[in-house]
Amino acid sequence: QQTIKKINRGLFIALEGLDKSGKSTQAKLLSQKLNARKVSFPDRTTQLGLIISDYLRGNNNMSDEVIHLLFSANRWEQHTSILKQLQNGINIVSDRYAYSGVAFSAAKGLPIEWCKAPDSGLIQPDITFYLTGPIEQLSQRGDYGKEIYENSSFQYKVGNIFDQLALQENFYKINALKSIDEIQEEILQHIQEKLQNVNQLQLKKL
Ligand code: T5A
Ligand code: NA
Repeated sequence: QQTIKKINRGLFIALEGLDKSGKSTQAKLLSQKLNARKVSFPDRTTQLGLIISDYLRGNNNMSDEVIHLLFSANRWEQHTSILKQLQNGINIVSDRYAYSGVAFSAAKGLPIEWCKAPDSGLIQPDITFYLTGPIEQLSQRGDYGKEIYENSSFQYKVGNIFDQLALQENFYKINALKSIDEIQEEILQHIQEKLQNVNQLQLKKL
């Protein structure tokens, strides 16, 4: 287990990126190293999460606006719990978060500002890692193609929006084609550097 520098509360780290870029793999390792709670979005364990999961498997059709709002509501379901844990000094690692919501819905043509609105007020991650790489290679990874967003032309559009958000929101970009260990090392290194000159971190909202 890694010792990270103590701040006045828990650290909130988000992993974002293209499908099959390795977010879940890294989130699991990182939460063990930082003794952090792991949360995942969509959280498929709630009633809303089950509806979202059905949608992703192509089993129920709804408008782009409606599914967007459900993804956001599914984050709001965890908001109080995340906030309390951070205030109690517990680190949180989130496997996807609000930026996935924006990237996937904006890639369908919904306006970016409209997409951001329902997540406004959620706790903002302290550090967001963005895992990305060539879609031709990521699409070779296990299980790719099972869910409705896993097709190359759509992933390409999602990548373009993520690239835009990465610049605006100062994401730390990671080459998803590196090995699992190399990526984990890079993530830990960046967290250490980021905390080096910080003693207090304010909780910010999206
Ligand atoms: N979505 C999500 C929205 O539209 N709006 C929203 O608000 C949110 C939150 C499901 C979909 O929902 C969309 C985005 C998605 O299309 P999900 O549940 O996160 O989101 O999807 P999953 O299928 O669970 O996750 P991904 O497909 O994105 O995969 P991961 O987590 O990026 O990748 P992971 O770690 O599972 O690894 C995939 C495979 O690659 C291998 C792994 O062993 C695994 O086989 N792998 C590597 N291989 C080589 N090198 C590496 N460095 C590797 N790392 C992992
Ligand atoms: Na995942």
